[in-house]
Amino acid sequence: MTDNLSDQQLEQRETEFQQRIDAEEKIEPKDWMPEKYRQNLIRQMSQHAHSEVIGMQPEGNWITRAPTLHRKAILLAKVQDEGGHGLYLYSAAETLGISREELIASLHSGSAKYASIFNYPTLSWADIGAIGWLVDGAAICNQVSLQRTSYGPYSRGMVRICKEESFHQRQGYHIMMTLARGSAEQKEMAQDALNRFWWPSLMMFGPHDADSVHSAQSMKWKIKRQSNDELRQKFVDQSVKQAEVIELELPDPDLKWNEERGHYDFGEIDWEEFKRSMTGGGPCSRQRLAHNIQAHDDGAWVREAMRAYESKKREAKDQAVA
Ligand code: BYC
Repeated sequence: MTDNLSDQQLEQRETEFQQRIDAEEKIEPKDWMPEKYRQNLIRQMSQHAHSEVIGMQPEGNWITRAPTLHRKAILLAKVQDEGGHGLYLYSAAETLGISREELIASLHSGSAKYASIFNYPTLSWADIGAIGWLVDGAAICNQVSLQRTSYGPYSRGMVRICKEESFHQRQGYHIMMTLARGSAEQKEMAQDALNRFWWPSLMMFGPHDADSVHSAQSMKWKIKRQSNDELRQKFVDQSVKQAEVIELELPDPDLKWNEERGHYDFGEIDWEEFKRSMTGGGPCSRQRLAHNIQAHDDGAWVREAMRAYESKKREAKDQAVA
């Protein structure tokens, strides 16, 4: 798109593009955009899509063992929703001129990331509660902010996804509330799940702002509307109150209300663990990717059948025209 532009023309286009962003205009697929804007969006949106799809696995693990038919029906619907979110996001990323095959290939080769939280195992039913409450809760903080992202298809996708995520968050919190108000063993199970999922949930917001590679440019282009640390703080503040209501304890001895800041102070994340989990060294990293590759391979016949059907339809149409 920028091939035939002189340096001066390119500079002019970039200035006009930034003016549109500053004026809160949405950028649409056929609009001119800097190549780096396009690439950065493909990176973030595809990683977001991969997270939704890989994120089906930890919860999918409990569908056959949900404690009641009612909980099973809810969990089935939730996991299916996550798959749907992945599909909206892949489609939105495709509007940037990249194919679904290329996006999936990047996930399978390990060159594209997905949220590190999904590399942790789900050891008990309470983990399903913790994921809904904390993981979907953290995702909502982030995605509510992304509803105002500058790229139209991403922004519209987020509006729809947020509606579904808020139901996911409530069902998870309800599981935790039920367990916390149950027997001593059930309460212990809920506390144990909270202990294991709290810190990985805080990692979902990414590195500190000062260490974030993409934030400065993404904020300037309004791809991101709030910084990693700002959103993490919002999540901590809301979670403290929610934990109090169900009488569970957030596993952080440094958690303390700071009157001056008007926010809770909290302890430092184990960034080594974050990096390990993000780069394939999490407890379930290999399993998650291997399962996704297997599912993709198992679905090859469906893709083949769809291609054959499309080509037959085209042939029939061509014959009708001739
Ligand atoms: N995990 O410069 P930074 C869900 C990477 S799923 C792994 O701050 P950015 C759900 C980052 O990609 C919803 N990697 O990056 C589904 C970058 O690496 P690359 C998930 C992470 O993009 C099922 C590097 O670290 N939500 O709701 O400015 C069941 C430097 O970071 C992580 C989204 O995906 C991480 N946690 O900011 C239940 C939200 N954090 O690309 C629930 C969309 C950072 O240079 N994404 N990295 O190789 C975003 O908002 C932003 O991409 C992030 C990171 C805030 C995550």
